[in-house]
Amino acid sequence: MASKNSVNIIKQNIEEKLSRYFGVVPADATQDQLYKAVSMTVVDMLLEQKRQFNAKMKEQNLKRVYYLCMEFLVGRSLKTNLYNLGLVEDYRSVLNEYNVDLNELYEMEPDAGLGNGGLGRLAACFMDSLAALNYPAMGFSLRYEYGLFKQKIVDGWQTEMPDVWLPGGEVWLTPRSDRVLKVRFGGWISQREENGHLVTDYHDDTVIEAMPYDLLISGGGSKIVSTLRLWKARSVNTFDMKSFSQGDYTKAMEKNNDAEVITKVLYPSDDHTQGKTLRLKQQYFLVSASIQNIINDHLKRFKDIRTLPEKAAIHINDTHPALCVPELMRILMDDLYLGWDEAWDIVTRTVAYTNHTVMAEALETWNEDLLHRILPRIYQIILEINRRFMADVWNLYPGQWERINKLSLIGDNHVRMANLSVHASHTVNGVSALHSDIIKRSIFKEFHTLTPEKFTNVTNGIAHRRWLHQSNPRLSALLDETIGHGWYSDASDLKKFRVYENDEKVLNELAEIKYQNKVDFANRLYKKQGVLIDPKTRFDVQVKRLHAYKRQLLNVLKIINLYNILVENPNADITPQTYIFGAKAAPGYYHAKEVIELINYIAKDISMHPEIKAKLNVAFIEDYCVSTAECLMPASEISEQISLAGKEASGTGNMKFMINGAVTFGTMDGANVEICDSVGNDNIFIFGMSTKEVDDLWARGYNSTYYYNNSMELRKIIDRLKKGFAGKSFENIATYLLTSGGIADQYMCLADYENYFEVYKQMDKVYKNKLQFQKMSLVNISEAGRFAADRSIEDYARDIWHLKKLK
Ligand code: 26Q
Repeated sequence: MASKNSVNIIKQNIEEKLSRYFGVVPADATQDQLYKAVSMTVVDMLLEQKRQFNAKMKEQNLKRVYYLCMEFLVGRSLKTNLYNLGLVEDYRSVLNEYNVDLNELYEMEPDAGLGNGGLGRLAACFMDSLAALNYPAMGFSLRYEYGLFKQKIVDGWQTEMPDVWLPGGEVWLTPRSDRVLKVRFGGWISQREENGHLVTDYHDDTVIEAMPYDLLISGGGSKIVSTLRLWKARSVNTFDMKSFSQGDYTKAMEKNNDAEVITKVLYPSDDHTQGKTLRLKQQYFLVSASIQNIINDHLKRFKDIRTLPEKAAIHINDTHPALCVPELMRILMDDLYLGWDEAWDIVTRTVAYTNHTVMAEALETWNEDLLHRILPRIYQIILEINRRFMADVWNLYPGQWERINKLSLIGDNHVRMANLSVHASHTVNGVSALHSDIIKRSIFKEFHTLTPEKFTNVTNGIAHRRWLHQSNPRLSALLDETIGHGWYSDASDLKKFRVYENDEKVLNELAEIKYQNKVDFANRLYKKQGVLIDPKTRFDVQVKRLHAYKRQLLNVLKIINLYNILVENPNADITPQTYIFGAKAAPGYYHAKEVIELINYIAKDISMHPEIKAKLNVAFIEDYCVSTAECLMPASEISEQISLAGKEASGTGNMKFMINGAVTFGTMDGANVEICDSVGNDNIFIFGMSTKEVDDLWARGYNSTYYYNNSMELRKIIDRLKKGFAGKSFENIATYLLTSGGIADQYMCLADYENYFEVYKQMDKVYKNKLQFQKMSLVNISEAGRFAADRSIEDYARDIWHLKKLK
């Protein structure tokens, strides 16, 4: 219920913003102006909370975690903040007075798409939980002018458009011109001794300013806000006066542009690294500004740099910010005059690292010449870190070259960022039980032998207040009615819902909620894309980045089989079902774009055949993003998590589906393993090879044609690919699936196909029994508490960061 007092204050505040910034009264304001004015009033509240937070921090002197990440996929802020502040109804009633619908204002906000996918969204979920749980935290990233590209499908093909998010997103950013820092690039260094210290002099280097913008993140039910500080690059001298006075305006602005390009755009790739100079500059820019910021704060609060490890936990989220290790060494030695050993001791007690991938092509390395050229002092420090490490390792394992080489931070003229991260960190974790196990046996085997105590697991989690409470109000209301509201702050309370697993009334209510959510999603899809889907059909969903290892193609093979069956016999007994895909491909990843094209052509083909469409439909969501996910998760029934076992580090979409009652159809990969463990075999559909079977098959040699030759069904599917859809042949993809050498399908779709379709038939049978399927759905919701980001954060806080909560 809206309180009268609060409503009046809110009204006053909004009107004041409208008048001050836009010179209008509510009746004359555009929706955009209203959205901005409303957002500004919310930012004011967050700033006030932040002031209180700072005061408490001062009083309690607690340790703080600094989360360094190249990506934070925050999505929208207005709705989340209103929910977290408990002010939704108050704002709704104020806006009603202006005849404006709050939901429409939500839609005015662009998504802050400052991330590619899982890694970036995880960082955002963690900021939510840190605030909600009262842990002192700060995130650091870049203020990309353009986030992840907007995807447009043109005749089936993905095209990329710039994501211009700032005009609507900037209201959430508070500029902090009082905290500007400087970052150096390039040039060359010379060194000398002065009063017993090594002094490094820089020559011909370029200095770039790092201007911070703070995005405040509230936590549901707490008075704490976490700050996400985003750095923008800008030139120290706005322009070159000499060129300007000579009339050469382009030249006058050149420096400016060179500097600003660093934070212009997010790299749209999450699967392979290309060693681009600009990416290296981005990484160092983030790291240098953030570490300077952390040290300045620490010295201001505690005066003594030696207490850094007790007061600051620095987290390297994947290797992208790993240069914080040499950067911290640089500042401790060059600016604060510590000796090497003391500096290294501080670094290694402060820094921890999370690995998010085992795929070779995604493990970052930087060419030594490039590092030397762009960051001469940093490169020199890395060499020295490695020299000392190699000396120690040689003493331990004299003559064991192979093992020593595996541990080395440098190989083939490249610095291996993962090795640097492990060596410098006190703790290293993977993101699911299976993944944490795999890294110990594979990429970090030698490190694990050397320092087994370093390695641990923290399974990922999702912000359940965003992904359940805020995204699925119908289900939230049912939960409140049945088990009370405790789950809001303690997700493990969801377990209480399990007592209703045989309660027909509740199961029917669940089914009705799902149906209504499907209607909402279908309407949204129609409004955005003009695509019609039928909410009475089963919604079977695969949304995630497009990558061969995630095997969207395997799903497509199954769909083609159903298509073939229906072409042969339109009366075949097939449950009416809609396959929903959402996926962005890295712009240079041709194969992934072909798969997107294939899905779109199948959708087009089916739309031309009403007799097929009645039972089998395919929809491709254009520009899948956080806001779309918030609407889709509550509407999904089957969650496709079908990566080749051993390849998906965790997955987090799987958790968002689960908590909204979708049932997982997946392989024993990533966090699926733990989901299976939580819900039990009866409440999940598992298929495919285990990691061990995958390794064995790969070692024996994967012979794709074997499967083709031995299955009539597969032959028909592949032949259909060649024949094509809606008049377009997909020969390339057929070749990809069938070739055993060269461009072979390393992810062995054909090997898992037969079992995939078998389990599909089991799933279909269960689905036909409405109560049985709803029961599975209920169990999934009840067991999802384990996958709340709150649980992940408690794990990190206890086992890795050693944090205490603010009182
Ligand atoms: C690296 C260098 C140059 C350019 C880009 C990149 C880059 C950018 C993003 C490399 C990787 C990423 C993102 C990786 C990612 O999202 N990984 C996912 O992380 C999730 C959270 O832990 C897991 O759930 C997923 O399994 C994992 O794939």
